[in-house]
Amino acid sequence: MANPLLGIVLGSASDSQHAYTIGKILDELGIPFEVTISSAHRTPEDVVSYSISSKKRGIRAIIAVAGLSAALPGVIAAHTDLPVIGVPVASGSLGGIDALLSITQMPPGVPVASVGINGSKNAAILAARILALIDDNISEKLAIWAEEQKRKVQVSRAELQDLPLVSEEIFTKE
Ligand code: RP5
Repeated sequence: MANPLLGIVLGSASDSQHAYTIGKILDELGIPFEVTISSAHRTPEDVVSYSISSKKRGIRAIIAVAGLSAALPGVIAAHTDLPVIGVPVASGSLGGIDALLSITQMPPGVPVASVGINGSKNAAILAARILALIDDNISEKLAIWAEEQKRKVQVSRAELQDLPLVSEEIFTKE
C-alpha cells in the first residue's frame, strides 16, 4: 500500500461522515490518505505532534474537519508549512457559522484555506488539485473525474427534456 499523501484530521468521532465523503473522492482519484481523530481543545499535544511529524512522513496536504469554535485547522497550520484546508462542520447552536468564522479568520502569516460549511467534497477536490501539481497521475485522474461530472450534468439535462414539465402539468389541470 502506498504511503499516504493526504492527512485527514477530524476534531471528533462525530465528524466521521466527512471522512467518508472525502475518502470516497480520494479513492476515486487514487490518492492514498490517512485519517485520524485529534481535538485542538481536548488533545492539543496530539494535534501538535501530528502536525509536526506529517511532512517528514510524506504527507503533502492536510484536511482538518471541525465544528463549534474549530481551532483545529489553525493549530495544525501553526505547526506545519503544509497546505491546510479546513472544513467547518454544521453543529451546535450556530449551525456551523461559528466554525466557518474560526477557520477563515486566521491571523496574517498562518493561512488556512476554508471550504463552505460541510464542504468536505470540495475539500477533497481542492486537496487533489494541490497534489496534482506534483503528481501527473493524480492530474490525469482529476481531469477524467471532471469529465465524468460534466457528462452527468449533460445526461441529467437530456433526461429532463424527456420529462413533462411541472408547469405544463399545472396548465393541463386548468
Ligand atoms: C468539535 O466539536 C468537533 O470537531 C465536532 O464537530 C464538535 C462536537 O464534538 P463532540 O462533542 O461530538 O466530540 O471539536
